[in-house]
Amino acid sequence: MKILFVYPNIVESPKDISTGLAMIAAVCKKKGHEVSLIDSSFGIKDSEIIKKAQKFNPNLIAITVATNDFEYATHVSRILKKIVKVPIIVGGFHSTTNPEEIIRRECFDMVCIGEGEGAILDVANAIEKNKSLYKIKNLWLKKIIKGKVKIIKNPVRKLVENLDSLPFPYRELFDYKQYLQWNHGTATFISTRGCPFNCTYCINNKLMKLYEGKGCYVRFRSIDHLFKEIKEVLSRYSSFIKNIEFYDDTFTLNSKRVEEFCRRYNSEIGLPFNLNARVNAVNPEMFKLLKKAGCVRVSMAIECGEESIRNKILKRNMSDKQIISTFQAAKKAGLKTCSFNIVGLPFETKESIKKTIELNKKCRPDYVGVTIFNALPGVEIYDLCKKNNWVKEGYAKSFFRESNMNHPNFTINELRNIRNSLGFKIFLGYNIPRAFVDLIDRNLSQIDSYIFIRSKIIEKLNLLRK
Ligand code: B12
Repeated sequence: MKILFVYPNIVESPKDISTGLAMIAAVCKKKGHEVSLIDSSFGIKDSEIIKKAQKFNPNLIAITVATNDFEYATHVSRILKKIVKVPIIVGGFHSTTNPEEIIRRECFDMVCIGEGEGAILDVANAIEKNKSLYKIKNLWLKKIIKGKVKIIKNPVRKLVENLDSLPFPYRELFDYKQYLQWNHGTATFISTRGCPFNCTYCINNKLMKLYEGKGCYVRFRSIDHLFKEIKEVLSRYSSFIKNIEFYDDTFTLNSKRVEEFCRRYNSEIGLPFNLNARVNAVNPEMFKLLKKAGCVRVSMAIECGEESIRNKILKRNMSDKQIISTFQAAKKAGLKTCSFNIVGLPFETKESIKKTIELNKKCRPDYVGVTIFNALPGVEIYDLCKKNNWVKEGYAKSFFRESNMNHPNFTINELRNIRNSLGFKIFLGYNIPRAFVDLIDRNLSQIDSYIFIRSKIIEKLNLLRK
């Protein structure tokens, strides 16, 4: 059958494919279904959406939704509902954390909670064979009983146990070259599913509870499987790929696996790479191995300089001392570092922000990432924010500019200014030119067209450097 996927992405930066959609498209394709995509990442007019849907004439529409894209996803779904009379299934982050809100909207017929590979195949199979959809695991769907709409809520199935049994993400669903160009030649890969930590603001915390008793939550792909995927992508897009980034939440969870990865990476792949680690799930030995293997940058979240907020509210369980020594160890191994920070957290004051700046200065990161805190429904910290009446109606479109919080100590303008000057204040401590570049860049980043122009400038500079 024909499945039309939709990626209603409205975030101007960072932009990347949805690996989730690419995964479920891959299993559908493997089963012989025909797949196509409507992708809004680089802008799309409603008229183009209509034209594409009419031309493809699908039997099923499958949309992925992140919380910030929810309103636009609804808009697209309403358009599609009018022109092609086929079922619409929604999956992804917002579906998993907030299915109630999605299923209430008239334009969505089914919501997939959690992993979607099994569910999408069951749905396609049932539609094709004209069978009932009502017992499909992971699905919430509407059923009309005696003239009233009833929501059927099916349990989740077991987690995919062996990630190597899954096909590689179907990148060709997207205009992948355009993504590679936008990201200056960085191809991204994911080698694990799940993260064992309990950070209260992260989706993993929600997923771990959802999947209790449904199999081992943290799963690793074998290095063989991962390298096979990388080689396949390199063979297709070799002239577009300059480096690799691993999007795993915490790449360094399993030291034996990191060792095997590092031992083989240089000879089998050989491109510079970046990854995410975690201060209390990495060690100096690993940093040395990673450096030797060609790792350029390790990103680690600091989030907040106020220990009590970091450890009691966010449940990060890491001391200032641990954070500083881990950043120093990465530097000592010759790696560049990036710190992730959040501003506008519950109970934060101007003093806490100063502490975040001071802690970062001691870590001396080469890159500083800063987002404004948003209380995402469905994760643990949301309940605290709701209880305190801090949560506003609606969702922010970008976590760089907006928040769904009414913070008692900051206005949104203050938070925007804090976000835009945090890097400047940190770099001022040890890299003055970088501080000014950061200040200009972050302020200009508030303008959408600048992000596009910046991307083009970097592309030209990279060409000149070659
Ligand atoms: C890689 C990544 C990105 C990438 C790509 C995002 C993307 N759309 O895939 C980039 C860098 C672009 C990015 C950007 C942002 N990110 Co981000 N990112 C991640 C990360 C680390 C991994 C996601 C991933 O690829 N997982 C692997 C795939 C296989 O899993 P999956 O996408 O969940 O897909 C499975 C199921 O959800 C389901 N499924 C998915 N779609 C569909 C559709 C249908 C029809 C069906 C049936 C099933 C289905 O099946 C898939 C296979 O099992 C997650 C953290 C995490 N652990 O999930 C955060 C995460 C997704 N990011 C998050 C956020 C907040 C953002 C930003 C808003 C930040 C910002 N800049 O302001 C933006 C915008 C997000 C957007 N519009 O998608 C939040 C989202 C929370 C939420 N409730 O929406 C997460 C969950 C982190 C967190 N706080 O917990 N991110």
